[in-house]
Amino acid sequence: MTHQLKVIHATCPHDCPDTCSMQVTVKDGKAIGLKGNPSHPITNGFLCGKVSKYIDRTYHKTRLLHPLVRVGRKGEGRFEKTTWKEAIKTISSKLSDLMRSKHGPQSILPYSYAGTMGRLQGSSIDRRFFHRIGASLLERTICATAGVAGSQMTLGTRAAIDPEAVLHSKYIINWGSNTSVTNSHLWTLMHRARKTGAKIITIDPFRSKTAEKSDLWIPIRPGTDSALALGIMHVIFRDNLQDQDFIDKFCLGGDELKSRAMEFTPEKVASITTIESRLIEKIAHEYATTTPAFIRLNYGLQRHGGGGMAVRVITCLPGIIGAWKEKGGGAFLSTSGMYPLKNASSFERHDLIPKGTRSINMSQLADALNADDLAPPIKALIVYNSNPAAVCPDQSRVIRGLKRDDLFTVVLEQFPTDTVDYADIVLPATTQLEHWDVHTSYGHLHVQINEPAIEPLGESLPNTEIFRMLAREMNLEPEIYEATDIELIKEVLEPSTCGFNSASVMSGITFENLRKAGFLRLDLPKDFAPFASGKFPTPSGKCEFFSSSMKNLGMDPLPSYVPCHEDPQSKPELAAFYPIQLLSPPDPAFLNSSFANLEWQKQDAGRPTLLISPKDASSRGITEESMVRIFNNRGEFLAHPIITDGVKPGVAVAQGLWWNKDVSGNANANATTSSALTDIGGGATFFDNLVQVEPVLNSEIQRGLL
Ligand SMILES: Nc1nc2c(c(=O)[nH]1)N[C@H]1C(S)=C(S)[C@@H](COP(=O)(O)OP(=O)(O)OC[C@H]3O[C@@H](n4cnc5c(=O)[nH]c(N)nc54)[C@H](O)[C@@H]3O)O[C@H]1N2
Ligand SMILES: Nc1nc2c(c(=O)[nH]1)N[C@H]1C(S)=C(S)[C@@H](COP(=O)(O)OP(=O)(O)OC[C@H]3O[C@@H](n4cnc5c(=O)[nH]c(N)nc54)[C@H](O)[C@@H]3O)O[C@H]1N2
Ligand code: SF4
Ligand SMILES: [Mo]
Repeated sequence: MTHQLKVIHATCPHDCPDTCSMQVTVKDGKAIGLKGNPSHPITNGFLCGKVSKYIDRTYHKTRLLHPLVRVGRKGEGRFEKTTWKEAIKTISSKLSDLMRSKHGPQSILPYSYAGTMGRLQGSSIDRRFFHRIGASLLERTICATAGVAGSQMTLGTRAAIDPEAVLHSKYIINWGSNTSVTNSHLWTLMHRARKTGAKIITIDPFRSKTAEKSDLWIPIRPGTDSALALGIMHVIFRDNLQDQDFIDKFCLGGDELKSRAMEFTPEKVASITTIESRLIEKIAHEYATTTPAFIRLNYGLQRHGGGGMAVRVITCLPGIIGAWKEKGGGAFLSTSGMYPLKNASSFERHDLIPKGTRSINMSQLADALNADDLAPPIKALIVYNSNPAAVCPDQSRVIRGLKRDDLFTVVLEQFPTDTVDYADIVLPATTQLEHWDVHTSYGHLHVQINEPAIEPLGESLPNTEIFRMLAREMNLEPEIYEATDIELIKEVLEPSTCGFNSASVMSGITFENLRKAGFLRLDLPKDFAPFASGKFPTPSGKCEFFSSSMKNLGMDPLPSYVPCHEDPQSKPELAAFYPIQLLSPPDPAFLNSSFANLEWQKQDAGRPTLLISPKDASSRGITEESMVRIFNNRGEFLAHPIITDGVKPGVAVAQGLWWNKDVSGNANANATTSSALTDIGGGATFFDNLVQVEPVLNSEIQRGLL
């Protein structure tokens, strides 16, 4: 018997800047091999540990393979099989009833994020469907909007250079970026640059894997990065190390910025950031005199009340020293603004949104589900590509909301997540091996295809198909849903002028060519340096140290320091109860809450831990034998302490995101995080979180309370 063997091009769908290009080997309809595409310059033949076992994830015994209807109480996770026909009919009639009711269509809320980054399964028919029925809009703020807004104010777009150019860099700063974990392929390039003489420093309150592997770790106090950046500027201007020519030609507000920076003496900055002033002097000198200098700033940095401002201030630095001119100089937050794809407003049919439709900020789901005064209240929640019960701030209130008997919840999922447990109806979704998609990247400059390798398992279906079925059942116009997945890919690839670059950089990037090659690079020069000769897409066309847009928002038009909402220095009364600044960045073995259900990844992660300084541990009687309770007025979770000098006194780190139902106490770090928003961009403030920590009594464990 001859076996059918084929290799197809795929793309890692996860929310990760590397957007790896993958090759899947399929034998007789079964995926049997998966590897990183060796010819892709960033993927370079390797996938991270999580995704190299993606085939096992797809065929995992806990995959959701049938539509389910709830039989237990909300939260119990007890379901019974139903048919697609029944499930779609029930959802459609429930939504139609709500649309006709006094609450109207805005009582329906879609809730999705980047469980898949694919354009089709992430934001295509789903958006058309919700826009057409007039559902509330969702502001997708849970990750990046503060940083994007901050960078936009200074540069007019997201800070970016061709990440491949980092090979030329000689001074590399990982600023609030755990690059070796969260952007591992860029780390490989940094490492290569180091072999040719680059120095790597990492600014992070926590000695992350990246900090550990860097030449220098700068343990900054959380939420004080803009003060540090202003201190660096102070030294640069004071010692006349700035690139005055670049400032004069391409920047706006150089003199005003200089006067502002003069207020931030190294001594003052040292007292805010807890970084010694001699270290501030040293970084400033090295940064200004080693070329090319490159800053990888990432999203961890901006999950604070002043997070938008922090990114705005840091993105001023390359302009001050003229780093944008050099190959491998500048700063990099995200390349996602580089793609002139068909613009979202026509692809997602923003024209269908009824005038005056409200927006709900996804980071405030806790508030939206519990508010007495929200008119109309949220009566139906359709969740896909996200696991809000685990990832959303202020978890206890999110869960209280999800438990509401008058809330109709539908969850499209691959696995029985914490959120699934609260669903009225669960719809089984395909994984990346089973559906079509097309991807851009936020960590390089390629467009990539994802071809289905295998048939959908069980009765699972792609998100696109599920929303098609709903649209059809609800008798919406065929134009909403009739495009096939392949037609959608072709449509999204139609070049437009909405991106930072002109449509011509998309030349040759077609469905057919992508199918052949797997990935294609935007037609941009090697080591693309977008701001080498100014051309910032700001209102003034310059790098805006002075920003009228900030002023119009009622904010300081100049770079400044905006403290955390929960800052021990500015909120001593709160810190008297909750003295520890808690960070809860991802565990390397998980991707947000994805992969946290897989036994081999859980083994990698170990168990929920809390990194705490020797001083904070001993003053609380905490030993590594005890368990600790981490709490504030929002909630609590439990962890096993690790006593380490990898965090300073006053700071603790709980790496996540565990599934609540898998851990003692049934809650992860988001039981303590707050739904307050960032200064600009309406972003989540996960790392702006004051807590107290105490040992858990053995008697409590023995009594089975935990
Ligand atoms: N393995 C893995 N990779 C991932 C993810 C994952 O969950 N797992 N998530 C993906 C997603 S969705 C995203 S958004 C990116 C995020 O990528 P990163 O931004 O690199 O992610 P984080 O680890 O959240 O934050 C980076 C570092 O910022 C530090 N930090 C926290 N507060 C501050 C601060 O005030 N100042 C400074 N200087 N540093 C601070 C944290 O301690 C952390 O080590 O990673 C993506 N890649
Ligand atoms: N405390 C704390 N909280 C955080 C963070 C943190 O650092 N600390 N990080 C925040 C960040 S940066 C982010 S981006 C968010 C991420 O939060 P989410 O976007 O919720 O990400 P995941 O936890 O990965 O959950 C994605 C879910 O989508 C599902 N999924 C994947 N592909 C598909 C598909 O094709 N169809 C359907 N229907 N489902 C699919 C996966 O199975 C998974 O359960 O979490 C945030 N929460
Ligand atoms: S999660 Fe990131 S590093 Fe891992 S395979 Fe996907 S894109 Fe690559
Ligand atoms: Mo994210």
